[in-house]
Amino acid sequence: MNPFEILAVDSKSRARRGRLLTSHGPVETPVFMPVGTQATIKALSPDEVHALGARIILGNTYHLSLRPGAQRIARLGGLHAFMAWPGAILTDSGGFQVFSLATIRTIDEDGVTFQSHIDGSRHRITPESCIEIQELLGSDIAMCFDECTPYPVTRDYAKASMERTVRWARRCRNAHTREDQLLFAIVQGGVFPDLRRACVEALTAMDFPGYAVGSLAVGEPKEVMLDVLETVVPDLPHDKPRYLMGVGMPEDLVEGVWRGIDMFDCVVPTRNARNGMVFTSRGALQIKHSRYADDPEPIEAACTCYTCRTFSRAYLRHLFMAKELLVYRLLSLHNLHYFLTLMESIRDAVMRGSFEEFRRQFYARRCVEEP
Ligand code: PRF
Ligand code: ZN
Repeated sequence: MNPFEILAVDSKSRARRGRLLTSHGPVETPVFMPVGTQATIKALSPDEVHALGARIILGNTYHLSLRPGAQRIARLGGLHAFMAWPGAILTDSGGFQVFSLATIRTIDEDGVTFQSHIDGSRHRITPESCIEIQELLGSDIAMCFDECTPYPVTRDYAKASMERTVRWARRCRNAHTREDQLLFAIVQGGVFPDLRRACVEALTAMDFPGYAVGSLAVGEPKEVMLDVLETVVPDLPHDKPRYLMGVGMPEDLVEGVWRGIDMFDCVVPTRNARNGMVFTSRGALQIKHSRYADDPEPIEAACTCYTCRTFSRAYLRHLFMAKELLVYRLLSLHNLHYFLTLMESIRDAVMRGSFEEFRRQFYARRCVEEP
């Protein structure tokens, strides 16, 4: 049975409103998944994240297998119990982190050997071990082991890498045994339309319950990312969820949904909060700016989050300047609230058939042009 149900499709764009059934409850799509790399959404407790409306979060195979170890988490009841998260969890395969964080790494047909960014110890991940780790963690959605190519990349390298990612996807599928866990494939192929198409064809022939688009938001211009989505998405099965990995800024979420994406994850709301950047419907602002020193207004007057209901910009700026720990919590709370309510508004708009109008207003409020 297909765990993904489409509830409405937009007539002006490729946007869809759907519902993905997981072993830890339904997930309404389009959805943004807060990132909990180290089995925690940084600075927030699981009940706070749940109260913000999140029903699915992301965890990382790479980090958790190095520390505290997948076997240990399994002995402690799996990742949900370990971190006391009641909702769904998607684990990334490490196919991105091993290439961005590990120091020395060598790829061969069988897998990747690398040195831990924590203590320099040597490790090896293969498609089979990657699935074994994700089964030990017990996530609701596991990702195939892939290679995320950088930007720019040569066509030859992108082709060889994409073809290996396809072979690894088959090995992941063969190694996967948990029936309570969905395994998604990852489309690679860099910025080359024919490589992306060949990858989609090979992966869809293996019939996965969901498909991700990888190697985007790795430094390419925004138009390039949107062009790749316009190539890839129409070839993906209509009735399966589509996940744009590691994206993005609020406008990327709007444009991704417009082009048919159902799932997103990004560190931006939480990481930028810790750097003092807060999101509002009129754009982002830097709380440390001297213009907020005497500002009695909340970050955003219309925002219903605890931070905006309770504190002034002046107070938040003071905490930030003093490096007080509370500010990291308060700004993370606000930013995640912003991202999660943005997605809720997008879902409402797609359901009502008013997503085109929503998109126009989204840009009008920020005084920027639509792309
Ligand atoms: N592969 C995996 N995880 C990812 C990516 C990818 O290509 C990206 C690219 N933006 C983010 N996270 N496995
Ligand atoms: Zn707020």
